[in-house]
Amino acid sequence: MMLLPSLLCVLFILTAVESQMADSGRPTRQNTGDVAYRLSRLEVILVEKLDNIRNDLRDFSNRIQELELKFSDSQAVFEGFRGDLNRIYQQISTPSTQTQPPPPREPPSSGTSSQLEPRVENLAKGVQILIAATRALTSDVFGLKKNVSLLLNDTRSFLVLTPQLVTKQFLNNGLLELKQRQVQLLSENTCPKSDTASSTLPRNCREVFAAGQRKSGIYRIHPDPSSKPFMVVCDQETRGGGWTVIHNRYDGSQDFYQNWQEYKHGFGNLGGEFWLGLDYIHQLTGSDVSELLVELQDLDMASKSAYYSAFSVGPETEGFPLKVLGGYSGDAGDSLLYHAGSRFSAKDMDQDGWPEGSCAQAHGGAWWYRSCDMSNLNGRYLSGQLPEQYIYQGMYWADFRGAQYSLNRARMLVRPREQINSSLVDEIFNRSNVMPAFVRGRV
Ligand SMILES: [Ca+2]
Repeated sequence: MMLLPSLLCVLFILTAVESQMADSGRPTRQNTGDVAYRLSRLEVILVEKLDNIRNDLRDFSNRIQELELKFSDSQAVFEGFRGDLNRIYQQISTPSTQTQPPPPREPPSSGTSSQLEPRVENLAKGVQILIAATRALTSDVFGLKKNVSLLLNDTRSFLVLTPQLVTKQFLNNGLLELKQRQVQLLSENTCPKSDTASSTLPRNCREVFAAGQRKSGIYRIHPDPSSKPFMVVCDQETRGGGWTVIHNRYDGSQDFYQNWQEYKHGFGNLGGEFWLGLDYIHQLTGSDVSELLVELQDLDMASKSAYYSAFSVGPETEGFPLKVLGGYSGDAGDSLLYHAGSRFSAKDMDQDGWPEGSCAQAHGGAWWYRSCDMSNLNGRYLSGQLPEQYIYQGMYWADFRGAQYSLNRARMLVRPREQINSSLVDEIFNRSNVMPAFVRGRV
């Protein structure tokens, strides 16, 4: 049968694939793709073979039916001949004078018998031919039935093997196993210190810079091994590079009046305006002592900046507080100091120091509000000088253009400090003791 060579061919291909899986000491992505391609081809071939078998079975069945019809027709003809013969023999054996009056001027009955004999012989020959043809048909039907029976046996054994060979599950399991082996081998060969594969990623933009990536843009970093890597914008030009941008606004296209979950996870577009997210900011600044750079610009294109020698945002369990704020330098003014130590608040999460109201709701933003603010860089994107009723609501920095002025651009960047010395620790400690006690910025 044609099926057996096909099955052997399929089994040979599968054996070859398994052999490749077993022998390949270090499979690559190309190997995986190649095997996936070949398994898919195999599946197609097997499905085609199965279709062919079904078609062959259908053809055989039709031919058997045709032969059986012919056989039955032949039997009917044979029966007809036999009836004719019986009648003829009866006529021969019975005297015609006793049953029927002789026709006038007809020859005697012996003459009638001699005329019938050739017809009987012809009929007998016809019957012999029919019997031979019937025997041949019977033999054909028998052979066909035998073939169909063999074909059915092959098909049954094929169908038994099919679920193990060509199901999607089988292919997927094979691919999954290959991928797992690939990851395992990669980790064994490239990470001998049992680190995860992603630990080879830089932890922040300073490490991106150190690895030779001197172009500003979007990079994947992995600051916290217990969390997933994520994408950030690295500024590799400003003040020596290595900065991770955590906040960027310049045209008001992104609505910053968002709720707690958005501020926790981040929102906006890394290619445009965005807030990186408190979770990520905490990962970047929670363990490494980081510095903060705030860049501001007004509508007259005057640019100012505020640099803080230390900056750390605590975890969510503490309310994402502005936990550490180091010494200030710059020309924009120190409008963040008032917020040092405060927890973060959003319009649906009031953790500010104003018991009677919500600073986030009153000032249209989300910030380390106290009661309430001297800066509000997540406030509303309003242009320039504002009417009295909009005071504190814009994207403002009190020491640069005041609380009644909404700035044109604002950017916040963090970077791990290269060196931590005792003077920095003292500086942070001192500033935590001189936080202003006055309350301002309430509505
Ligand atoms: Ca409140």
